[in-house]
Amino acid sequence: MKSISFDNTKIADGFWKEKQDMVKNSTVDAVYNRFCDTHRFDALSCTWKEGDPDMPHIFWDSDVAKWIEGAAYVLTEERDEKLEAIIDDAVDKIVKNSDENGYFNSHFLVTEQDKRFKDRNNHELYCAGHFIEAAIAYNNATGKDKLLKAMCRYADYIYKVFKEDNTAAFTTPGHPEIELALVKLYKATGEKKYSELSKYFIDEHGAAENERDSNLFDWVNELYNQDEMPLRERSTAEGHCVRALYLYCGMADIAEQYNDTELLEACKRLFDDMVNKKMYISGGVGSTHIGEAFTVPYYLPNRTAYNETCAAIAMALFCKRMQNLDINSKYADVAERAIYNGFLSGVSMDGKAFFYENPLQIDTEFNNVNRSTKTKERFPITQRVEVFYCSCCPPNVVRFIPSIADLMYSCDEDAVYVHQYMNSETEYEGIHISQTTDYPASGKIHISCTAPQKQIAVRIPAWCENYKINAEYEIKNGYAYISMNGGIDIDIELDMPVVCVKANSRVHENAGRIAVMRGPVLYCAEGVDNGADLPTVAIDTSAEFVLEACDFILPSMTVAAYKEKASDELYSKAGDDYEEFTLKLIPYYAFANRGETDMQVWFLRK
Ligand code: FUB
Ligand code: ZN
Repeated sequence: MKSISFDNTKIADGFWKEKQDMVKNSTVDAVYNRFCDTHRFDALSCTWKEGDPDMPHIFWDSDVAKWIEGAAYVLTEERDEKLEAIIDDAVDKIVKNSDENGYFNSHFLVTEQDKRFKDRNNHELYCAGHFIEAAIAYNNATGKDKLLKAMCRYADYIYKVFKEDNTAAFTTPGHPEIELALVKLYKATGEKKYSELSKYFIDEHGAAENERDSNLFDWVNELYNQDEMPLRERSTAEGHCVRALYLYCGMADIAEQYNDTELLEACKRLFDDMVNKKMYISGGVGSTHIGEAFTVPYYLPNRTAYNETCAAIAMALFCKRMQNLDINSKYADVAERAIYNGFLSGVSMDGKAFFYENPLQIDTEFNNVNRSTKTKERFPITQRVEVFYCSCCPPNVVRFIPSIADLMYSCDEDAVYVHQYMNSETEYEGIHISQTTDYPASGKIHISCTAPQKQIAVRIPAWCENYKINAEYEIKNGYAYISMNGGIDIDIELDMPVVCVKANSRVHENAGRIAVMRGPVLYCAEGVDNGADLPTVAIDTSAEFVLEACDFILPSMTVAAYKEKASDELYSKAGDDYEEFTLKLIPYYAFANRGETDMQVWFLRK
């Protein structure tokens, strides 16, 4: 099955249009300006020398590359001379400073030249992968192929060093990413060696004995880098989440390219392990900051949840691939969970500030545990910032939102698949699809489709218990299949009541607690609306939730709830200790937009 690329779809209005406008009008510039302040763009000039301040970091290039890719996607929507001039300037520097082999890395070109391709944790292949994606995006958006040609040269060199001559000191990337980029490069150029190189990295990853014990820091071990076994043998998601998920994307791409069912089966096992045992209700993954990693099944602490924004993006990218390889709505369900919650919380409502970590609880008063010593308990920051020292997430937001429609559709000879609902128009190889909807404000969707395919298959989200479709349909694997004869007009109505959701009983952190969702959207309570001691708030699951318009695009809601009465006694006899109050909930993605305040997702069940 083929994915219909985002550039065939115009998001016309509604939720994602607002977010795309935010990126175009605010985020692209905001991230660029912070990257200029922090010398990431200067580094491309490769003029840094010993003794100068601001030595280019080994993976600054990946930040710049993701920004270029995102800016190119913005240009796809609408050309913008000023933005194009910034990209052209960066491209000129990359091309000019690439060495005689095509190698480019703004750190290793100016310092530690003898360390090139010597340490797999040095991110050279990761940066190369992001440059490749940027080059393809820029070529597609503008027809300018200078960067693409440069990256093809670089990829040819990587092929020679890693696959032909074996002259690198390692076999596979410590930080995967290039695997998925090489498959994209193959699709963009038709040059088979790029997918062969990707396959080589996938086949060798975890197979090379000498890569099994990398031990840079205590947490950089074989789990962290996905090294403990060949990838096709894997059943559990381990280690650094972003590395893992980019690698799973590469595995899925190779499974598709080579019709490799063994690899596909591994992808399915990994997906199921993640989403059934290790994923937060927000669609985020990473239960610990130590190694930015997966931990053990059902260990999902809320206050210290890591849930890197990049990991939520990578999760959606993996789902996008899997929905084409294994027809089952569970992939688009998880993508939807991630995009509306654990991904979107990573960016402020004004599009200028970012979270790297996306916790599910903030208790500001207790974030200073061990005030009397220099070392204290570590909790995620409580306010978004404009740039990080390790600033991988902000440019990932820049590239993900403009290309979000990549998640929407795929097709094969028989059917057109509708995975996500967004108000939009799509034209692709004789297929025209128009969606009119205010989803996820409501579950009402009108789809008008003309296509040579005989069927249209629309996803019925797992959260939806009741729905109406004004046509005959047959449900298979979570999709409603509807016959078309050249085209069809359908109205879908997905009931979207407020629902209280519980976690598996093995998630001890959430024992006796419920979270509130409406459709795909998770809700939270903030201290600024509800006062202190949010962990004591109890909700009756049969209570009536009242929706209200709010500043955060989707509605907020109120519900009669209970909170423990404040007391001066540290311990006292338990009795009638709860008082009723009106709890206000806002969409989780909008938390921390009104100053530092407490936040809670899981509430006691009254
Ligand atoms: O290592 C580069 C980036 O920094 C990763 O993708 C993120 O998870 C963070 O570790
Ligand atoms: Zn990140």
